[in-house]
Amino acid sequence: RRALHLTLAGAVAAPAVLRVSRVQAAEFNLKAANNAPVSHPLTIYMAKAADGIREETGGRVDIKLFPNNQLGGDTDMLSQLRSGALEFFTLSPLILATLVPAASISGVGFAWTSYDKLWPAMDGDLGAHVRDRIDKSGLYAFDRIWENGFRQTTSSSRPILAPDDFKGFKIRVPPSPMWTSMFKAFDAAPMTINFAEVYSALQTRIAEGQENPLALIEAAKLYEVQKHLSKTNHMWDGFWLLANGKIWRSLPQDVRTVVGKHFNTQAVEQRKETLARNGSTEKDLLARGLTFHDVDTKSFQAKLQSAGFYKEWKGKFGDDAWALLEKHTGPIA
Ligand code: X2X
Repeated sequence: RRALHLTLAGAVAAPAVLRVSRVQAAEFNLKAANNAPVSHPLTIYMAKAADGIREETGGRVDIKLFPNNQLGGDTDMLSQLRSGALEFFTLSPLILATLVPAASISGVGFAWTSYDKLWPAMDGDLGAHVRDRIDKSGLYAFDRIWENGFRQTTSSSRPILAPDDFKGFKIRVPPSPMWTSMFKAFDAAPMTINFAEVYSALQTRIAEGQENPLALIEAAKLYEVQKHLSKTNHMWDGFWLLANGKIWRSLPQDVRTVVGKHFNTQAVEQRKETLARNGSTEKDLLARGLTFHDVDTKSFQAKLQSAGFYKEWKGKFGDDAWALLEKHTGPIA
């Protein structure tokens, strides 16, 4: 325990006085980081979990939250997590796939038709399969994945109304093989950019468009630099809450139990809140000037199919993992 303190205190560039008072106040000073704005449900519910943990441990465990890419972009934060400079971090399964390839299986395009299929799969055997692979990579994933949402496509130039509109479309995608593969299959021109730089990439028109769930489009104010929103609903995305495996295992069992309980409970609350907000978020985005477009999502899925997207990814994940996915989704393609 003492060794952990020293490591953490050394990693934080705080004035000596602050450091001393913090160490006295809590036995375990830990950091949690994310890429979501302060007003996003991910940040709000992570903060609730940290509050609950502080309270239930009588101040013994203090988790300080660093939202909104304060510690760097996703790629940086993942490195910090792996080195132990950061203890907790939420990350999209598809970005995590740069380290744990199996993780991106939950993001296969048009795989999920309802949350009634999705949550039992992610809380059940499909999630367990992925969490096992995460474990082998030296990280630890908490049981309950957090919600990002179904992703929609925005643009500052032409609206995306049919698959052909993606031809040559300069779209920002997160750093992940599956995202690049998917938008290449749509014949778009995907460019990999961490979320931390998305607003400015859109503002300067380096990218014409991007894709994200409504909650993030609103919280990150992307409506200020985008005109159109097409309801492509092309994939579901979440956030695995990850811990550095070594640090996690070094914590006493009673601490791990309390931390796990609050994080998992608040994850489930955060899913409910994000879904409940969807209607008002859409109204807000309309009021902010985004033009909404309904599209025939089947035609987009057919494009992925004819481009060989499903064949490629089924091959990468393997027949067993694919069967596990389709057990929940039904036949995908
Ligand atoms: O980078 C994104 O677009 C975001 C915020 O949705 C993810 O974390 C994948």
